Amino acid sequence: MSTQPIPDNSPSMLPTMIIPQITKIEAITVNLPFVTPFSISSYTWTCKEALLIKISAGELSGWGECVADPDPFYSPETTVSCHHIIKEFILPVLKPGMDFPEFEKEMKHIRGNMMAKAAVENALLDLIAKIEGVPLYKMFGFEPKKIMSGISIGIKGSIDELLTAVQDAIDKKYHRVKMKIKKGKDIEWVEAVRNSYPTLQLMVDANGDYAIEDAKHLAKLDKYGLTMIEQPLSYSDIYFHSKLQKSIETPLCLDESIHSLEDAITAVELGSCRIVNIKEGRVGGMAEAVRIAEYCHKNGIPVWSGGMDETGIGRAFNIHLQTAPAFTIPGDTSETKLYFKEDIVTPPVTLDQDGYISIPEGSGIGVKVEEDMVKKFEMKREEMV
Ligand code: OSB
Ligand code: MG
Repeated sequence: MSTQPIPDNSPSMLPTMIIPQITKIEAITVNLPFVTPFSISSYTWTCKEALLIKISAGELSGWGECVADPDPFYSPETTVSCHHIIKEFILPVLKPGMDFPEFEKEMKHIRGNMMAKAAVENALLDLIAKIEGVPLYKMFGFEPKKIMSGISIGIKGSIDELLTAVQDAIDKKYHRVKMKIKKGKDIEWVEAVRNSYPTLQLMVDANGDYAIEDAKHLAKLDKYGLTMIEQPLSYSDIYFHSKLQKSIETPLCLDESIHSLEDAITAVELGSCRIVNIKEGRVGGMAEAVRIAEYCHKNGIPVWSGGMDETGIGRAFNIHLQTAPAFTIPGDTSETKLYFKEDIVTPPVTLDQDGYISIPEGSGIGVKVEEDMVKKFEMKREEMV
C-alpha cells in the first residue's frame, strides 16, 4: 500500500521561528515519588526520574522534559545517555539566529536518540512561544479545545485490585480505560473487566510481551470489543505486527516501535497497525509529533497521545499536542494526582465533571514551573551553557 505524503514545510507555522540568543542552559535531574508503583510487562517503577532541560534567554525560560527513564526497560535511551547526547552533540549545533528547519536538519545528522532531541526541541519551542507571548498550541496554528482524558492502569496484583482501579476511573469520568497486560495476566483479566463494564471504552497495552507465535492466543481478545491492542510484539518490531494484524480483528496500535514519521509511514504502509500512539517525547519533539499526526490523519489512521507518566512539564506538552485535529481518540492524559502527591508545576492537571482537561493558560506550555519544588526533588543540576 502506498500512502499520501504530508507537505514538506509542515507544520506550516514553524519555518518562521528563529532560535533566540540563549543566556543559559541547565540540565536538572529530578526524582519524584509515585503515589503507587506503576507496573508494565517489563518493569515496575516506584518513582519518576526525569531529566529536565531549562533554556533561558534573559528573564524568560523554556522547559523540556526528557521522557527517558533511568533504566532501558521501556526504551534503549536512559536519563544518563540523554544527558550525554544533549551535552556533547545536540547543544553544540544550537546557534542563535538559526531558523527552526535548519535546527531540525542539524538534529537529523545525529542518529536516533529521539528522547534526548525532544527534550531540547521542546524547551526551545516553549521558550520561543514565551518570547512571542503565545500559547504553544497557537504557535502551531491549532485552535484551543477541551482535551479528552484517559487512564493507563498498571498491572495489579489481583483481578479484584484491577476492578477497583477501573471503577475509580469510571467514577472520575475518564473517557477511556487502558489496562496493561502481560503473559498470564491477560485474557481472564480482560474478561473480568469486560463482564463488569460491557460498554466501557477499553484497550490493552502489552509493552511488547508477546511474539508472533502467540497470534492465536492474542486472537482470543477479539471477542471483548477492545478499541485496540497496543504494542503486543517486540519494542522494535514493525514487520511481525503486520502479520499479526492480518490474523486478528482487533485494531493494533504501535507505541515503542515508532520513533519518527518514517517509522509511522513504514507501519501504515505495511499494515502493521490501524492506530498510532504518538508520544512527542519519543519521536524527537512536538514538530515531528505533529508531522506524524498529519500524515496519519491524511491516511485514515486515528492517533492519540501517549504518556510516560511525566511530571507536569511533559504532561503540558501532551495536552498542547492534542489540539491538533488528528487526535480523535482519548490519550493517556490523566490527572496529576494519579501519579504524584506533589508536582513541580502549577496548576495540576484535573478533570472537569465530564472528564475533560483544560489547556493550561499562559504563553508557552502554560503551566508555571515552581522552582522551589524542582529544588526539592532535584538530584543533580548542571549548567551546560
Ligand atoms: O506504554 O504507554 C506506555 C508509562 C511508562 C512507560 C510506558 C507506558 C506508560 C503508560 C503510562 O502507559 C501513560 C501515562 O499515564 O502517562
Ligand atoms: Mg504503550
